[in-house]
Amino acid sequence: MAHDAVESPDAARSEAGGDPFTPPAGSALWRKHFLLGAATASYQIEGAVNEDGRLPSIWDTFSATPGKVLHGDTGAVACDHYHRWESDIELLTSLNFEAYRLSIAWPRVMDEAGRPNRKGLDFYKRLLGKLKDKGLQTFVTLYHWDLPQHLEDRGGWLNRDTVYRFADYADLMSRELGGQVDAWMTLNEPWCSAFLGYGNGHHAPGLANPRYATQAMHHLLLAHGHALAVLRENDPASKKGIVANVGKGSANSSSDADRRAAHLFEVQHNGWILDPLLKGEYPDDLWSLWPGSEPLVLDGDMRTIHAPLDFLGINYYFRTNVQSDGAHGYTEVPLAGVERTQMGWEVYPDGLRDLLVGFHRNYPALPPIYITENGMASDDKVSDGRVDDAQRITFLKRHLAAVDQAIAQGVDVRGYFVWSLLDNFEWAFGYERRFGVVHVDYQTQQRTVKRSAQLIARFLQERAARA
Ligand code: IFM
Repeated sequence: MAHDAVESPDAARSEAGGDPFTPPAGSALWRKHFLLGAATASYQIEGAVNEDGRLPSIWDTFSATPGKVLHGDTGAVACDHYHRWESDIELLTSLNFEAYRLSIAWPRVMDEAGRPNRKGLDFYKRLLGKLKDKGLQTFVTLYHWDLPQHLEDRGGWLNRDTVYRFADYADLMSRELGGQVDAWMTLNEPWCSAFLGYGNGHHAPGLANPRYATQAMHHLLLAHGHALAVLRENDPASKKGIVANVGKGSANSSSDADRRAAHLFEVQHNGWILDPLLKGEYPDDLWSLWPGSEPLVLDGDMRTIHAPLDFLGINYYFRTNVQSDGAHGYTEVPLAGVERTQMGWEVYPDGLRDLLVGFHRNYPALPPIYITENGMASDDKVSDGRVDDAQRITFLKRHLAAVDQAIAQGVDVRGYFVWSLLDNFEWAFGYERRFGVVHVDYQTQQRTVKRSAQLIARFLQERAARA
């Protein structure tokens, strides 16, 4: 395993073309209490899908369905992290990260009757125990998309009963793992679970109907609210929050119609999740975008969803340029001549700053923020034992600068997690898209620290030395 994470500043500077990963003096990123970590998710790295009593998840089913995932890839082995977790944590700490964001696989820790699966639970106890021994802060997501298949068979997030099953799961996890977790996140990116899973079928379970998407979103947010109350009861010392992926929309022209299209884009991507959480109501414009798609909301639901958060996790990746579709919605118009990643996503760091500043202005109930994911995919290759991911280095640097600017404008951002620690299973895109700061050779499971991770490690070492 390539563990040569930290090297001399001079070598780093010359090999990175005079552009090392080092924030300017005066940056908030130098403050010791600004947390810098790396993130992963269970289905994307663990593998071992049939071991120690783990039940099938919707992603096992979806990825086994021909045509759903690029090249027919599945998470059956992934990064084999279930067996390699100890050396992966050694790797994480060798890179000087101060925090680790991981997710728990619900089908690994509970059986169909809701009883604990001890072997699955022990895996997470050992993992969290080692992270705490190493002095890392632990950020744990309960749901990063791997719903137990037996719940999907009963309607999944379209069935209100899943809300209560999720609260039971949160109850078990916080009773078993309380004390080992610094920060709980109920859900990762409910927009993806609801819209990609039930609205356009790009993700598991692969259903495509806007009416399903709005009902699934309502149940996801309600599940979050119920779980939050349970977590508060069982593990009062920890922080509790939720993670939203947010998108920046830009108008293709200055016409009123295109500006409205950009507004609707942000309503659909951001307001749909943040308004209920932070204002206790869905944005009205959502129903002009999807007429007749209002979910069934029962008395008290919005109050449960609107419960105060200790923090909000924000995941940001790119900007989308849109124009009016001539009816009640918007349509994407890809901009020519802009920098893009392997995903085809536009690199647009200012979008992160502008969204953060906008949320700060528009939501009086906005809690402190952690950037729980930011990063990019590139077609990284190992050459002579090294991976020079030059675009990622400047990507991360520019996005951290955008966070810094938001902090300077008054936004309370407490930390930043790079997505991802390891190259991993990128959902419908399988293993082709590499988001890691550590390269994974899926034939041999060899890990190779990329240049970006070496530079992050060097900065973190320097920061710790100055503290
Ligand atoms: O890999 C995903 C992650 O699981 C959720 N947020 C976006 C990442 C990149 O697509």
